Amino acid sequence: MDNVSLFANAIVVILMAMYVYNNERRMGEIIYKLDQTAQLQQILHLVDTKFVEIDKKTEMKLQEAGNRHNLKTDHLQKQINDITKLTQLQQQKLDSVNKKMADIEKKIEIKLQDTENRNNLTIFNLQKQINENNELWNIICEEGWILNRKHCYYFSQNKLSWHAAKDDCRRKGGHLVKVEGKAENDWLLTAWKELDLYYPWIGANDIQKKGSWNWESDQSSLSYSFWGPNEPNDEQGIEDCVHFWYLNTGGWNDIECTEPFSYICEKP
Ligand SMILES: [Ca+2]
Ligand SMILES: [Ca+2]
Repeated sequence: MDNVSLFANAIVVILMAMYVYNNERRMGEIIYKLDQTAQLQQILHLVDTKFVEIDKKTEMKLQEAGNRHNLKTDHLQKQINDITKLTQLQQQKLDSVNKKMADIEKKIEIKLQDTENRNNLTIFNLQKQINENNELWNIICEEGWILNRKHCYYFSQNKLSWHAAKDDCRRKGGHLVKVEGKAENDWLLTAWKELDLYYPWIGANDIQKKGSWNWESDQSSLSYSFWGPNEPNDEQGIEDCVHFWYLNTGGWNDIECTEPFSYICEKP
């Protein structure tokens, strides 16, 4: 071989070597890339698997949450139902109470109406009685006499002995007052104080028999008495006639019949 051929062969060998080298380098790159792709695919697969797991877990969690929510909703619904039932019961009770209140109000109204009617009737009856009394006054009680409970009374400011007072009452068509009960006594006390009488005589006496107290009008014994403290005491054995004496209490006293006092006549 000549030098040229040798050189040409050398070039060819170099070029072939370069080609081979290049091809090997590219193959290496490809293999590397393939390797990387495989790794990426593995990662992708892993990621997919994770996603699926996450999906599954999420679904389970959602299911659990849903179940819990349903449970809670059921519980709440039950509570709402209970409260509704309770409210209905309370409403029924309230209705019942309201009805009872209305009944009571109605009854009170009727009672009030009844009381008012009764009061009106009482007022009417009182007015009627007053009118009747006034009629009696006009018919029975003469001028100077005062009507009380169908009796006429004469209050004398004159001061006379018990006997003179009794005689004056007789002349006027009456008698010394016969006090037959508390109501009459109370009324006489009021009149005594208002008319400023002087310890007025009343009809009681024990002139006929010591200690046997009678009314001079009909000789009847005392069915009612209003003796003052420690009376009658028949002091010195000469007290046979009775008069209003104790100012504070208005009690009766026996005293000597000749004392000059005011007197109260009554008729009939
Ligand atoms: Ca009387
Ligand atoms: Ca006395």
